[in-house]
Amino acid sequence: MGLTIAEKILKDHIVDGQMVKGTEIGIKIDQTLTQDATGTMAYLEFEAMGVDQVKTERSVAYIDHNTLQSGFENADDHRFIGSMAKKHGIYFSRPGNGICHQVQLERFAIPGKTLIGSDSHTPTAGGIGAFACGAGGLDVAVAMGGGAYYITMPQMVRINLTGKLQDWVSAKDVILEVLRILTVKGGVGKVIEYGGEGVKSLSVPERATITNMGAELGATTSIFPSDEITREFMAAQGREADWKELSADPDAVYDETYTIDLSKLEPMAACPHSPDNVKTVDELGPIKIDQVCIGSCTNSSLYDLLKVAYILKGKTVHPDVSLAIAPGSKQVYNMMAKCGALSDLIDAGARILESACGPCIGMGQSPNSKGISLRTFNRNFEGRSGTKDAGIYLVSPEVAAVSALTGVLTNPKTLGEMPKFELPKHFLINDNMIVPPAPPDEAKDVEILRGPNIKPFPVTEPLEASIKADCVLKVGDNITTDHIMPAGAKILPYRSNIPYLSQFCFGVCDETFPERAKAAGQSFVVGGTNYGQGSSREHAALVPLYLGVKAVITKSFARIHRSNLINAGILPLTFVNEEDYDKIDQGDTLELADIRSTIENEQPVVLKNLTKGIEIPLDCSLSGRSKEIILAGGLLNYTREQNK
Ligand code: MIC
Ligand code: SF4
Repeated sequence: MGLTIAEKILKDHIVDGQMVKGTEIGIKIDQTLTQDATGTMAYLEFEAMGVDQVKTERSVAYIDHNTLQSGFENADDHRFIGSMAKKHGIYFSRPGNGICHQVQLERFAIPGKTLIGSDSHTPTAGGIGAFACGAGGLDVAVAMGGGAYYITMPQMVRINLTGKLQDWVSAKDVILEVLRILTVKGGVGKVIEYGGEGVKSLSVPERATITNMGAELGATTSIFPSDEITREFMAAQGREADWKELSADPDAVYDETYTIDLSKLEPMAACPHSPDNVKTVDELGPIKIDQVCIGSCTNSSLYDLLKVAYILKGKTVHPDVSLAIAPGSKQVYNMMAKCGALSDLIDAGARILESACGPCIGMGQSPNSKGISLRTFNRNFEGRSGTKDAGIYLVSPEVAAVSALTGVLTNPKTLGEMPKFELPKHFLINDNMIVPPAPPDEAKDVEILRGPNIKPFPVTEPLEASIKADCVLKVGDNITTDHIMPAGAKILPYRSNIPYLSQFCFGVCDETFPERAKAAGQSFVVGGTNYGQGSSREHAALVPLYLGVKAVITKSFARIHRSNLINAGILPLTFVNEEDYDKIDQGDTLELADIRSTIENEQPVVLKNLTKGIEIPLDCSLSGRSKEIILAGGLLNYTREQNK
């Protein structure tokens, strides 16, 4: 039987378990990346593991999220991460060098290699043919120390691309179409593989836009073949020696197959407040807009921005619209400057930002009250922009640019024929903002620079014999980690200060939660389907842990968040019968009697709702290793025990 692309890479990297779908496997990790919003915690965890030098082939620490320095906190964290990188064998991409996924794609990602990153959009590197997953900071810390990364052996989904995109229809429209078909939970437990004739018409940056937003499907990862186009891209980046061909066997077996005819796609938009709420621009009509933001790890490549510059050239941004643009990397920025396209953006009235995540994570540029903002980003969750009542539409750079001129949502096909935008034969290569680590013999002398904002990691205890507590919060379906632990300019600087962060936990759903949870001492949270979708931030588990949450009971979980809960020692439980969700109300007293021995002996879990006098069967599905992690009270305790 033939293998899919992902199966070939997994086969080369499996170190624990068997390639049987639905079972847990451990894989060797070749590369890791961190960004600064999750990185400070990840490096504190790495430090706690006591490993001197990373054991990966390449580990990179990026500074791209917390770049708004309105106090000492972010700058302190940058220095801390820089010093950790220097000491422990990690390359350090300095602030200003660009967004982690864009830079990783340009400079480091390699077809056929495994990569994990403490950021959910790490699958961007699937555009070059890497098997790249988003993970919690602790998982990345373990991988840096040479440990395996554990995932459930995924199902394989094939998306056949036929035809060719029409003028002004874009890679963003391809992934919006996939999101429309599969929804934000359609990718959970699956790898999304792209193939077919249509692949040949997509450049590596376009493929990366598609794999990037595979995160919004909840997929384990997304991947494209590595072909001649990949080779050309890598050669243009001066990295042809790292290229290798990679494709699925003709008789590879997929669990699901879909076909998308690229020539039939139209410009689309994901409407507020979910990336799968997709409609065509024509269906939506000329909605009046207040703001346009172009950038983020999804759509900030040179290719994207050259199109934007072409559309804006010689024109002026509509008087009612604020246009902000953040190029994805220093390479993109500099090439835009050298070819004069940057001047077209400036001239049209764009507000040019530094090369970083910026507005995507609410680091500035929050829209006005009830503002309508078109963004080339990947997430439009309620409140994420920093303005709770804003309406965010996710669109392609082409839709964004033309709409910035007209002041209303506009179909770029109205621009007429599109010129051919070629990728350069040689990108401008200057890695002077990537600091290599100290040579191993000098590493011991590197001093770690710690700011006062770094507070200790919350204490975790081994799983108790029984848990009796109230359901302090009940929430609905598709709760994101942005609901659980919001981000934004005001909160992000405190990612290494869990006590401070805890005041904002579940702020989007219920501002009284932190106070009530603290008062209760121990608590349960109940949720609907796809609980914890979105970001990889382990803070969405560490903060509830700090507030005393012992178990989260849901209809289903998103992959990375479920792992983060286990790593934090919080029990992730699901209803055996989804209707039982209705049998628990907020405030009910619940009991998991003898839960420790139940888990140890892998017996069925029964929850008692003491308030209602009923019993509810729950599913725990913890396998060998994750069971041990839960019993130990989290991955740090488990790793320490293993190293004894
Ligand atoms: C995001 O896009 O939500 C983030 C910010 O990049 C997160 C990571 C974080 O919360 O620090 C992600 O995608 O994992
Ligand atoms: Fe940064 Fe936004 Fe990409 Fe997250 S989704 S890595 S915040 S650009």
